[in-house]
Amino acid sequence: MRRRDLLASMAAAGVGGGALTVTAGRAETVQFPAGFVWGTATSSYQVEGRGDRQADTIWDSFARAPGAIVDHSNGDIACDHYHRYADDLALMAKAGVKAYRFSISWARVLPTGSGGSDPRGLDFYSRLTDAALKAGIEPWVCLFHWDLPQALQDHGGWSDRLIADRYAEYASLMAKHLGDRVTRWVTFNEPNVHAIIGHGFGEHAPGLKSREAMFQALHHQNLAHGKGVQALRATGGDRFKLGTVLSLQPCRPADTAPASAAAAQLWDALWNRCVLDPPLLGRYPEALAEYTDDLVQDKDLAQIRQKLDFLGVNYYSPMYQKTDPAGLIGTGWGAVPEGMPRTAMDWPVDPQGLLDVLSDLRDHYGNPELYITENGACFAETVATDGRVDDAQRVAYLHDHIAVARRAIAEKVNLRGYFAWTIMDNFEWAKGYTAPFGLMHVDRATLARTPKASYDWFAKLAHSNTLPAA
Ligand code: IFM
Repeated sequence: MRRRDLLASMAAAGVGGGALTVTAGRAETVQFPAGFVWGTATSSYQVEGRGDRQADTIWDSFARAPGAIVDHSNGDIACDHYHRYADDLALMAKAGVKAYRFSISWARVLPTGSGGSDPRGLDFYSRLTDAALKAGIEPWVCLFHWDLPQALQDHGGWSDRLIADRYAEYASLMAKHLGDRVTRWVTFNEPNVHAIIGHGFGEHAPGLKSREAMFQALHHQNLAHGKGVQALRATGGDRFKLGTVLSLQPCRPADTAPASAAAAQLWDALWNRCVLDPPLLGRYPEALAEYTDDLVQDKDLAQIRQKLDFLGVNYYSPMYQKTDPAGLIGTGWGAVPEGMPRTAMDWPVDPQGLLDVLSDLRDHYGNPELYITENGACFAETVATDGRVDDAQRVAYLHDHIAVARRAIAEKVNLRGYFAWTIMDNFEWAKGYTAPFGLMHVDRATLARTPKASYDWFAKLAHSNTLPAA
């Protein structure tokens, strides 16, 4: 949806009622409900730096493989958040951010993935939690954002069903360690991306190109999610607010051929439904039964489908599909419609896609309590000599997606918060440091953080609870 159309559609929606005022196709005041959570997110491997972590993760190993990371970089230094977290939290607080979703590096607290813990790792997350609370920011702790301990990968990683039990032990350790101060827990970040891009396409760690490994990773992460929720509840009961975070993308046919429509549906089953349906509906999509049936044992689905308090949605763009006999499940990437704007990741910009995802959750998954736990964009940037970046394209991207989020609320989607991805430029996986998504620029030589125009814009939004003009 183009920006002009978006504003016109908001007007047409007639969702006034005082909260959202629209005049003649031009939004005047777009106000969010009181208590709407404005947050930001990071992940351990992308920002922390190695610090005194003793054990490798699969991303350390992957980054050593020639050609795996475009700029041959790694997360050894990243943003050195491990040492600079207090300053980073102060910058978040200044921007009006009230929630910070960060992830735990499993290998930092349990170097071999299970058994003996490292007190330095546990202490770090304790200090980070305390500092967040002191800054008036609620910690949202994510237990897994792709950096599996290498020691577990050496035992088969997500192909080994027993990893679900190791994960539950790890969840229990963290619940006991932080549960007196943390109530918001996220079991997984984008298990679908980790399974499909890391185990199917081999473009992320652990670098496997195997359909079998991909489905194993999907199912065993789902199982770990279910067992993890039970472990967390055993410690925190209903005081804990538990959820998972999924990357959800509308899957659309790349052209008008009926085969492309079927391909898009099949890819949707893999990308979206394989991680949505088991935890929320207790089943796998029928269309993929030939791959999942042998993996799913008695009682697995009951273990996976646990009561959740919220669902996190990471949204960036839609996907376009066509048939491809050589593809993982017989489908492949199709062309993005001509004229559709794209980010520097080549991802199509389509705020309407966010509404599609949220409406689907309202209509087909019981309208759970939702948070947009990631949204943001990467564009080519010019850094001024003082480190400032006038990232007008990012501001427009955020504006248009957040406007859609407000519209979704008006259309009865149970949306309670929005987390910008991400507070600062960081290690963008296979793209290394070449793909900035941050509201703050990070100088790679000095690691100095400089707020961009988007930081100022987001701060206005978070402080006023009202959408500023782009
Ligand atoms: O940087 C990633 C993040 O780790 C997971 N979601 C998408 C972001 C942008 O690619």
